[in-house]
Amino acid sequence: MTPLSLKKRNANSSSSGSESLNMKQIQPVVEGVLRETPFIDVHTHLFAPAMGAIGLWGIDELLTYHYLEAELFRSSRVTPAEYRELAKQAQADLIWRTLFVENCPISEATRGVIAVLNAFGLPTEGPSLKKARAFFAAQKRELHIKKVFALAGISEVVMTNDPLDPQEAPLWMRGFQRHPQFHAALRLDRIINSWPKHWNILANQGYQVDEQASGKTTAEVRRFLSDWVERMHPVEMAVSLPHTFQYPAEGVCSKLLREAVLPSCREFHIPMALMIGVRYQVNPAIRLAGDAVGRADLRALENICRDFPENRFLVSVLSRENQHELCVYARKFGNLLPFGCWWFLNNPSIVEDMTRERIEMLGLSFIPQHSDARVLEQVIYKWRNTRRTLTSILAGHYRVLCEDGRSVTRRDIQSGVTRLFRSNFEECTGMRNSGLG
Ligand code: FIX
Ligand code: ZN
Repeated sequence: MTPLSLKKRNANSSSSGSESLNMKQIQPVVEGVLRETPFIDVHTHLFAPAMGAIGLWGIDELLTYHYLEAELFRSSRVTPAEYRELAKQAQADLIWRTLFVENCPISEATRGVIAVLNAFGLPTEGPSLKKARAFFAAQKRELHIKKVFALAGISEVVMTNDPLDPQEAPLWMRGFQRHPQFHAALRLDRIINSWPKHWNILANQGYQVDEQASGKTTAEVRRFLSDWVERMHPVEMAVSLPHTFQYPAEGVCSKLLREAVLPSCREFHIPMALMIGVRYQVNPAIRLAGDAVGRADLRALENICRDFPENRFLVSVLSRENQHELCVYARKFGNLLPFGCWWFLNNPSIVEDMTRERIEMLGLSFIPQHSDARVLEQVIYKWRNTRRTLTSILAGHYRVLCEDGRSVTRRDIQSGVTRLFRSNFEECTGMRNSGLG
């Protein structure tokens, strides 16, 4: 594009963000737009303030995060059993001493805690956690949530809500003050993955179900799901699936998906989130930290997207080896929306790879990231890292577009970022139309 026409275009469009940017301007504009656009965090394990103690926050929870427990057992002779014996604060002290004092906190997860402490102007080194504990103890939850969301640059989060969780379910049964920035997700792992162990919970609640999922079971599971949709108003239904997941297959899992869950998603016009590729509990001794990853056969996904064209699927796959296939399948099925660099993939070097490939193959039709935060303040570093990684990637793609002969404007960048981190999810869930958000 000739300088002249650029100058003419700039003259009459500077204020509206529609002026063409030169190569040097692109990266700072991308950085600014990423910083100023509040993201929707589409998958977390955070809970609305009125749900009380099941919502984790503060320094002791940050330090005893299962990512750090896994790293503790690599740098300390303490056994998982001995660690479990300790009180929460003692566990946190041990992890701080081992990973932050005796060793340099250079890993992704340890660096995250440093970034949170720094964000609140708290000491990031030295043996004592006294100041940090006093600081967090002094915070009022609602105000603290506001501050944390502002620091993280997010407007709202999607929770993970398990209707069979013995701690959480009674809260929903009793009812509590919903919070506009905490959306519900009806999580169905216990029903879909381990029905034989959990069917009787539904039976005890009066649903006519049985272990073989025969007779009225699928209709009753649909009734159960309707009751919970009524209770939670979820933006999606969700499940994590093992790397061995097959569809179609003999057995209860396929049957419940086909005859209860997916029809229910269609009935309530909400998507199904499939998170595929976990090798559950390869080391049960370290509990939540004991899950691993396995390469999945994504033909299951191919079959589901093809067989249920009316359903929308939010999909995240855990294995690095499955990422390319996921991109290819997303090009084949418009009802498949890839999201996030999940769990063991949430490391800048891998996020970079995955995001570049996704932009090259899918343009802006995916959701780059979610935090998977289990502790409130984690959103601060997880989204800071994402913005840091995405800035150079997005700027690089816009610069190449410019080199190829199409001018790029601030408005282009704004609409791109908004689509990646807001409207793809809003449209897929219909959350703005159904008054859910
Ligand atoms: O299944 C999931 O939602 C996973 O994200 C979690 O189970 C996992 O423990 C986790 O925290 C990953 O970051
Ligand atoms: Zn999760």
